[in-house]
Amino acid sequence: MQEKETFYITTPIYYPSGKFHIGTAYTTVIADSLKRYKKLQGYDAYLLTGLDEHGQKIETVAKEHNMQPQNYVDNMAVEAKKLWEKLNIEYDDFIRTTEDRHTKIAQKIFDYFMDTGDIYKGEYEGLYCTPCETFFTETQLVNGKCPDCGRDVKPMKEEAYFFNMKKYAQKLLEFYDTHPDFIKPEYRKTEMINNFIKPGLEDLCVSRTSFDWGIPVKKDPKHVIYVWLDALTNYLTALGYLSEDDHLFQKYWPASVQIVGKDIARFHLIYWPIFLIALGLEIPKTILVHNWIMMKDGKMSKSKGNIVYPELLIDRYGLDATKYFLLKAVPVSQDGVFSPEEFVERFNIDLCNDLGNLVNRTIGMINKYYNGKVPEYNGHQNEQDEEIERTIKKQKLEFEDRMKELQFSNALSEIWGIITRCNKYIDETAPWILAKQEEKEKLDSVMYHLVESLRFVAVLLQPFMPDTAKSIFEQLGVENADYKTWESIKEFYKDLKQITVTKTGTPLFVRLNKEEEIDYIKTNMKALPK
Ligand code: ME8
Repeated sequence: MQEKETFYITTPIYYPSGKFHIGTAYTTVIADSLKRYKKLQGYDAYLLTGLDEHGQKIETVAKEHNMQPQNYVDNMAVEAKKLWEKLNIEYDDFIRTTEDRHTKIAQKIFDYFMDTGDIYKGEYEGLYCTPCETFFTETQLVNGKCPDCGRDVKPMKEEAYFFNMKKYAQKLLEFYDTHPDFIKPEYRKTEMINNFIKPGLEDLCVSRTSFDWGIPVKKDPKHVIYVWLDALTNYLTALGYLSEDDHLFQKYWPASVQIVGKDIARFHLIYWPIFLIALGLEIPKTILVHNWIMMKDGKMSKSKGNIVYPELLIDRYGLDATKYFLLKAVPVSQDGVFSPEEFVERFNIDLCNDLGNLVNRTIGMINKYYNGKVPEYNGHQNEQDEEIERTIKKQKLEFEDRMKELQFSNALSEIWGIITRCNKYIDETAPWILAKQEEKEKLDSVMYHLVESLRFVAVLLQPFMPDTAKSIFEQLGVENADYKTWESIKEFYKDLKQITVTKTGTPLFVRLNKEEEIDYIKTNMKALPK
């Protein structure tokens, strides 16, 4: 049997500094959808996620909880895994940077850089942002505050190791030039070049002595490895790079798509490829930088009391509705906004009116006119029959293009394009009139085309809303796994004889009372974490 092509996807490893809200969950939700999509297309897709457990920030949070950092992160790892389970994230590995398999190799990598001279000893004096674990120069500050998080910075001075970034700046630019797919969306590349590389890339301080919670530098243990160098190497150590068993590394490296939020673009688009060049390794094919989910009044924050946790939405509205909103709300290259009004509206319009109604109407009519048996294909009997086939095939190709660009929100819009077209097809062909006038051939054709179009929709929905897709297949009576594959939507299947739809359809989504639900979300999003 021919080996499947591999596709390695990573999320950032999260700081376990608090409960994850819908914004943080977003990165992992899109990563999961991408994995399921590539699997559907026949790839051997592998998804890595995990936790970034070292650094001063974690040390401080653990202290606030009166806990040892290790105990604190152990608890948080359990919580993180629970959330990913609740979100049905199909990850293949969950790496924690306090694990031996990671710390040993991170040390080896640091040693290697010391041996090659890429890391050298110096003294650091600068302005430090503790939450971001980053030094800044005066000119990098925005209004005197951290350019990444907007918080206060404080002057600090310490003996430290540095990574010679300057040496690699030109090589990085050449890499950008020759690999147009490396950065998505493209405007992030211009941002990196203009804001960081052209003004002159500074060497990066890669060790700390002011606190202990980190991986000690093997050859100089009073230093701990800077949390970003430690963290970035997780993408390699999780695959067993430089370890006895490195078969996963041999199989999956270089990564196909690494997904990161806009706040950590610089680390992944500049430092990360430079580390890889210095290690003599291949650079990932694509790094996708997504924008953020914002609230109407700006960022989600405890002090504003405007945090929305995924559990709130999943428990009340279901997993697929929650995922649909997240995937749809952020068009990747722009920030998206969460508002209770918008959530309820999308639920009622996109999920109930558009998708839910299409399924109900189709199932209802097949039962009413055909006692559940789907009629056979009999060519194009109505003027709209050929058009709907053509439109759906075209939208499917457009969907594929959007997914190639990793534009999840736009890809969903293409699926909804099919749904809208199908609802319009019902209105235009008016099957109830065809039934009354006993235009059997025409009615056969409409119902066949509807069921087949809905099967296309369900196949395409699988990576994003697996439970909904499953329910549509069940209601349509599609049991054969061959009718759920990517291959199966190359063409309209002519033979749907084996399909008998269910007698009574189950509504996929039940319409929400707008005022009540807006109120419910508003009340609950004020709650602070337990
Ligand atoms: O950055 N909307 O971890 P993290 C969308 N440990 N995405 C958001 C968001 C929002 N409102 N808020 C946060 C770290 N994110 C590092 C990564 S990787 C080697 C180390 C995203 O827990 C954020 O952009 O602070 C990032 O992609 C992810 O949540 C985890 O952030």
